[in-house]
Order: sequence, then structure tokens, then C-alpha cells
Amino acid sequence: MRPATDALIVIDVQNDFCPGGALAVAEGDEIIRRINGLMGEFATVVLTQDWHPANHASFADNHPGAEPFTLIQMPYGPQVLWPTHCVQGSRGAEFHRDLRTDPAHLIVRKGFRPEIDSYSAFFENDHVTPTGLDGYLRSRGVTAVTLVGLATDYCVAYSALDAARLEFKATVLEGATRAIDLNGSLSEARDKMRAAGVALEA
Ligand code: VGL
Ligand code: ZN
Repeated sequence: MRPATDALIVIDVQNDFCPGGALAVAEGDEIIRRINGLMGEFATVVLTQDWHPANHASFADNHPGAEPFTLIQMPYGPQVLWPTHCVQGSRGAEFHRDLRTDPAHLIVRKGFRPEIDSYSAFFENDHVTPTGLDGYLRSRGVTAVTLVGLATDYCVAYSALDAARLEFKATVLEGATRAIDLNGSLSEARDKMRAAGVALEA
């Protein structure tokens, strides 16, 4: 068992990010067994769930003529347009059936505001609007977070960077993550995480 001050944060292990899903991450399902095992080591386990309304601004389908995996400018900065994924209540938004959810103490849903995307478990993509996770962890005395899940270069990295900014000790277990790797996004995310003091472990 790890110290009570350590929390495990499991990012977006949902059907749409696993093989066969709408925004499938290669080998996304191969991390689940290890994540399930990790849950038993932590006194605080948090799961996140990408949870978009059908009219979400991050979906290429909601921008006539736009192709998925291209960039647009949003008021808060550049935004990748994604295939429609993790629509609230859909099968794609459900956790992968093999992921253990019973040990979780909190499930954070994010990305539910139509006009703003939310990669991070802590803040929406404006880096200002909080999800409430910071307060939850702090009020439980958590000082260190271990992050796993999907995808390394988007939701895991954004969450880890925010955790470091909020002065949690942040560790990403890369072997328990898989990446989208869009135009070099994985190496960029790894560089940013290292520079922010996030520990990258196998
Ligand atoms: C994610 C792109 C869009 C992720 C979520 O979980 O990494 N990526 N929505
Ligand atoms: Zn999303």
C-alpha cells in the first residue's frame, strides 16, 4: 500500500479510446490489466470520463466542411477537431468493460460544456475553469498523484501538467498509458511534462 497522501488518477479508459472506438488509441485496452492492479495500492482512486454533449465544439462534425484532426482557433487558443467521441450516455462513453470501477472513490466527468474542451482532469482547456478535483484531493490530504490511462499526449499530459502547476508531486506511468501521437504530439507532451517536473516512469 502506498502512503495515504498518494492518489491514482485513471484518465478516460473508455470504449471510444480503445480499439474499435470512435477515437481509438492503438493498444488502448492493453493497459487495463496493469491499471486494475494498481488500484489496490492506493487509498484514493479517481477515474475520469470524457463526457461530451453531441453539439460539442471539439467535434469536426459540428464544423461544416472541417476534417477531423485539423486545428481551429477557439477563444482559449488552438483546438484540434476530433471525430465525434464519448457522447454522454453512449456506449463509446462507457468505461471499457474490463476496467475495474468498484474501487474508485470519485468519478470526474469533463468536457460537458458545449463551447469548451477539457483534456485535463483539473481544468478545462481555458486553464481557468476548474473541475473541482483540486479541492477534492486537497481536502483528503493528497499531495502526490500517479497518472495512467488515455491518451498520454492529451488528457494524461494535460492532467499531469496541471497537477504539477498545482504543486502536487506528479508521476506518469508511461507503460500504463498509450498515445494518439498526432503530428509529434507525444514527444512534445513528454518534453513539456519533463520541463514541468513531472516524473515519467515506466
Ligand atoms: C482525449 C482527445 C479528445 C483524451 C479526449 O482522453 O486524451 N483526447 N478528447
Ligand atoms: Zn474528448
